[in-house]
Amino acid sequence: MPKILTESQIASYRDLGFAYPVPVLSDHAARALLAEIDSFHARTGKHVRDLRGKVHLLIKSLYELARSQAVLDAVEDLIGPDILCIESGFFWKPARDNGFVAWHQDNTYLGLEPAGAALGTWIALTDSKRDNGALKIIPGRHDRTLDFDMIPEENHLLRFSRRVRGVDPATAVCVELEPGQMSVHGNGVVHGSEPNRSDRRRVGFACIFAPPHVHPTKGGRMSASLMRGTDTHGLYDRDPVPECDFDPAAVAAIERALSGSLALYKTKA
Ligand SMILES: O=C(O)CCC(=O)C(=O)O
Repeated sequence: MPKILTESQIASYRDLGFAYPVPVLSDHAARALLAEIDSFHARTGKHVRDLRGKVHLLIKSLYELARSQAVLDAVEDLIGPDILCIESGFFWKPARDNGFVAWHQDNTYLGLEPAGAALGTWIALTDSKRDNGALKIIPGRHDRTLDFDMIPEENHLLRFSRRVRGVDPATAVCVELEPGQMSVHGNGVVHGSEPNRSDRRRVGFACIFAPPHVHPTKGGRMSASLMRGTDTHGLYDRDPVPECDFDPAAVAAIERALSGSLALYKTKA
């Protein structure tokens, strides 16, 4: 019996590689969290879009969101009760922003094995619609790495695009969400997004979750937060639980990750 997902969402994830919408925050709570992030920008002069890697370790409310019951119940319905969070970050598009994300598989950035066993969650803090650059997904499970080109592309939200070859955009599903709703996609599923052509911003908070048997293949140890259950395999160093925003132990863990396994996120900061 699933904890939060419907049977058809579970079938969609199994057969097509994604599921949505999953309500994880009320509209009010999503807007309040966004207001907190805005005040964080004003207070610190830092912008969360420049903090990819493990933002959930830096801002305590994001850690609480990533380990909230609704998020973890959905993840558990898909990958089981032992849950690690490996990375997180914002995909932030201001109004009329040219930022986009090329068609890619998350696993070409992460190098996890088996590729199809981990997943990404994407929580909308604003509405996310076709006109403001919603996530688009090519339906179909992809448990192997497809051919891609690694190229710097202007306005790409990540440092390099790892653009999958031969994608037919006409087959994409536009994952439209209201504030507080979440989508989930498999680590090998092809997805991307277009620029924001609207007068509204579009903000999503994304995390990568994996069961403990999924192992890193990119060399060196990775670290992860144990969010639920037991770390049955010990393949990851344990990230600290942040006590406060910018907890020094968490900052140190992120610096280690960015100088090793997550170096690709050392981007535009
Ligand atoms: O939000 C976007 O524009 C892209 C998101 C994405 O690539 C992801 O969550 O893996």
